[in-house]
Amino acid sequence: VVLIQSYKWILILTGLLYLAGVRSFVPEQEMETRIIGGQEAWAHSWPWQVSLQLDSMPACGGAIISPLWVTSAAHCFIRHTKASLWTVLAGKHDLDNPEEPQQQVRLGSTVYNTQSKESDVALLKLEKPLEFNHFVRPIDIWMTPLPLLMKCTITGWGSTRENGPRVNRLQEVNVTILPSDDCNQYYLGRIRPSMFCAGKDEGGVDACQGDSGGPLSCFTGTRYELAGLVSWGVGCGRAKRPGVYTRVQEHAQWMSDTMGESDSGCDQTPGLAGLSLSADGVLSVVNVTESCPFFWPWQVSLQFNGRHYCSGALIHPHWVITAKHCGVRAKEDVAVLGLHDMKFLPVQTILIDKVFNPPQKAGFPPKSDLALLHLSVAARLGSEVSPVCVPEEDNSLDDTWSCITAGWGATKAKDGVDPDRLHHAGLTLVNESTCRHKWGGFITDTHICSHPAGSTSCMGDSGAPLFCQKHGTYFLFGVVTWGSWHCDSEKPAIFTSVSDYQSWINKMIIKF
Ligand code: 4AZ
Repeated sequence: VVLIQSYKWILILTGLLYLAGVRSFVPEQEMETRIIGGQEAWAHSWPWQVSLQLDSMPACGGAIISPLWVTSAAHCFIRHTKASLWTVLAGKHDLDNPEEPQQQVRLGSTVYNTQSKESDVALLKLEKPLEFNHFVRPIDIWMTPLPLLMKCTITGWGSTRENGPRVNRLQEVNVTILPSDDCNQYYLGRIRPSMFCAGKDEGGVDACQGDSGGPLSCFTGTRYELAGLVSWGVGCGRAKRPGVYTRVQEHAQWMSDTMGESDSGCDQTPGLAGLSLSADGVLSVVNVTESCPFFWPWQVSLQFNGRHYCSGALIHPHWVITAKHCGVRAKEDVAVLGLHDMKFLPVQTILIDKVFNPPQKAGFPPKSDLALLHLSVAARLGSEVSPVCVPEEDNSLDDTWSCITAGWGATKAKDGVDPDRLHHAGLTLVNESTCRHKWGGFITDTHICSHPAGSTSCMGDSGAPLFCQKHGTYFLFGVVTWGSWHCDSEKPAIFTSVSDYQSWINKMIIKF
């Protein structure tokens, strides 16, 4: 019992160390009323606050959001984009004391900067994780609308008066979130939705030079959350010139995508494929990258005797779509689901027991290069195996959609992609008239044309799906069909348009 009790306490105590947004206090204080309307903070009472230093000089503030990540203002990094030039000091109070026992020092490993004037937020990945304790602790992002006139706190080692020197000990000051309409009058319409103002109309409380990138922390009732980052303003503490802050919430998606992609070493959203011709005349595909494992849970490998020969897409627990030209044989070939790397065991392997082709006239090239494969047992669905939607017949694919193709096999990728691991690329679409012009009368309205890089001869996989999203849900719009034999940069890739067969597909699913 004693053991269990103490184990419980250990759990509770370690839990406390990881609490995001919870301040801690070390008694023993000396108060000074300075900074622009503020005061010296209790030492270590803002444990997510960091000092970002460039060549050992304090340059900006920042906030810890996870053991490996600090967020700050993008403008801090504009002239110094190299991460290794930056040092992050966490657990600091007095910057003049180089050996505070609570401090943790980390080098930057990568800077991720937003690419626009309108968003002043950056992420700095650290070389080594921080260890969380009472003095070094993260803060979560404020995700609900910010209540107007709410009082929050800004902290930093910046100047205590306009053009004044920086301070050694961390300062804090309470500021009020101001209505953007009022602030836009002060700043002549320069306050974008990704920013907000805080301070006082009459001035006197503000951030200043050196505070940039530091946190504006708001209390939720139980803990603090990160609502803003010190961004800009005219002067410091002036009347009708409040401080302007980055609205962190607006960038939460970008932050979570960036951290996710960086931490997993794979791309969640691939770049657009292109073709490049080297000086010695070798054509290669650019921007083909390894998919994140199981990120496209409908991707199927069609195999015979343990060998992959075509890709397909799961559209229903019992059904897979692929190209007719893959020549799938019922009762011999299998559908392999939940596969990333061919060298490892897949999640499920299911025998294909029936193969159907849409009714069509004979001829070459085949007019409806599509096959529906029936699985002998239903796939067990989960996060690694899950079907893709089939678009409605009247769903037309235009520029508002973003499309991706994925597959295995040897690509003509420039930087080399392991053929055993699922890879992917974004594909731009080519309109029907341009496609007809390049290919001639073969092209009908049951085809979709994309950038030439999408051809099997460039990407390496036959039957590969073309799936597209515009509001976050992916639809299977195409299955790669015939195309150029030698990765020809002039010839768009051609896909069978799945939506044109939607009613036939539905009929088959109901019938069998
Ligand atoms: C700066 O130069 C700066 N009063 C930061 C904040 C404010 C002004 C200037 C807001 O880093």
